[in-house]
Amino acid sequence: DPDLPRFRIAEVRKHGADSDHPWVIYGDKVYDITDWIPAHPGGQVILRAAGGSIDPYWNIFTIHKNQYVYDILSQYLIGYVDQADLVNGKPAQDQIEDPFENDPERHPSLITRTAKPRNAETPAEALSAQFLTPNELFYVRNHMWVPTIEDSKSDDYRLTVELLDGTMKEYTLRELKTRFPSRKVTAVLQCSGNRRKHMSDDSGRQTNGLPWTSGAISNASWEGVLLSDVLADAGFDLSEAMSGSSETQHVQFMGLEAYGASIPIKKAIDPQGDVLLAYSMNDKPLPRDHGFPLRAIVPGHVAARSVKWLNHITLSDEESTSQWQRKDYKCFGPNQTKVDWDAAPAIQELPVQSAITTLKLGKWLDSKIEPNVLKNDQDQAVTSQNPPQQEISMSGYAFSGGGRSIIRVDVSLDGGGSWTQAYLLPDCVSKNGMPSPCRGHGAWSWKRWVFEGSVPLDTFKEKHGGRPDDPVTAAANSKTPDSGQKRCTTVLVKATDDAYNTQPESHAATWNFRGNLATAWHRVQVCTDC
Ligand code: MTE
Ligand code: MO
Repeated sequence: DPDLPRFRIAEVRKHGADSDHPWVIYGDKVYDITDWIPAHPGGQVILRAAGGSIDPYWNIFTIHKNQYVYDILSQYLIGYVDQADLVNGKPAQDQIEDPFENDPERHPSLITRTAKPRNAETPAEALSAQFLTPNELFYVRNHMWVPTIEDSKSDDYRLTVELLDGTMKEYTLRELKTRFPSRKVTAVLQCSGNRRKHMSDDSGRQTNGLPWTSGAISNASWEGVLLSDVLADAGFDLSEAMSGSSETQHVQFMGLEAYGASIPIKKAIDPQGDVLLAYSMNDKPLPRDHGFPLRAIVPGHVAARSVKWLNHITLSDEESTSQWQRKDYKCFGPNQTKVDWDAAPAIQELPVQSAITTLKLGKWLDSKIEPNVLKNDQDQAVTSQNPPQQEISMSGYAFSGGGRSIIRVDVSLDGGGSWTQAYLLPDCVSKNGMPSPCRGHGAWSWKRWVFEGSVPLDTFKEKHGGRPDDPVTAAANSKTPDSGQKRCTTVLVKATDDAYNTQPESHAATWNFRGNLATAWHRVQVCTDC
């Protein structure tokens, strides 16, 4: 409608989140979204765009790129951006807010997969170097921007708990900290996409999602209050739920930037489930990237359920309706590419996983590890030096979901022809009168493992394929020049948990188009010059 008024962008800016009539720009059109806010499925988050362009947000929330959303928006059209503020029919780039401009600084050693939103993996060497991943090297998985909460205001940060009957109770962070006993739990977070790149490279089939190698997993000590304590205080009947007769089936978590997910009530009320509302990570306040000032920690479950910047909990008879619950984090058969999302359950407990994170030809030289632990079983001890042997040393992690512990890590230096066992580091044992760093009722942390052994040199065969861009492979081979004669062997690792679940041999067998739960044997090719 050409008769509608033209607005300067400066005028639109006055209609920000705090105004009575918030406006947004979409393309070159101006909309008054006041009446849309109460009905907007993502809630108030739309106000984030108020006073400016909604385009960059819809590039993040791609769900909006839909005719029906445009149809809704068109009802609220009030005018156009003034020609004076347009370049090629659109507001000039420098007039459009960058949703990520307030994101925190990150450690330069993190391996960035996407910058906006920030997704970065822990460098391989850092994965097995320490039992607790330092905060600044903990992998980051953000779907959107990082919400900003001022340090000085964090104690007034509010969490709302809503019961099935609609009853709501609000807690400030200060109340959570003072009114409930605090708990510490040591737990891994692992993204469902960890090792996705291995899945697509090994199977030769593309997958959707970020191309993580082995670093979308980390381990930390979390401190917070028990979710079940807070639910009980809010009026939820725990004993009814324990008896299985509650209508409440799911606990939905919502983050400030509108990310949401849920867990079954069974996990939430399990006295040994250790689900936390956490405000501290490795004895420091949560870093902004990891959910400051409050996040859920759901040990043993896929990290997608550990909602960051947690501000609303809803008890419900159904799962969270978010795409991260109802879509995205599910697996299907290798042949299923057009799927009925509802036909598969959301990933909750994780399957068994392991990876090689450092690998070197020669002897392991880490003085921190007592030498006797490296003396492997007799197989190794009786290995003669004739035929000539090549020593190989490596380390890595193994982890299983649901609190199941890792009972064994098997390694092969000859592509799976023969196997031997890695040594599991005693990270969870109390030392020198100090309590064990592992807190909680399940095996929520990873097991780090080390291995030193040797294979006959003739195991190394003419080079065949491999994954030169895998960082572990690249590091293992950094000393061998790319040109010239090369002979290589494939080193593999697989782990077994206490339910005797183990990892599949090939990624092809568990390939799924979303590239979730890539847990096949980790293969690293290592080469010599001779
Ligand atoms: N919570 C919010 N609010 N927003 C998010 O984007 N990402 C989820 C989960 N919780 C996410 C979130 C996913 S998919 C993962 S893997 C973990 O957070 C990552 O946690 P981290 O960044 O602390 O490692
Ligand atoms: Mo994730």
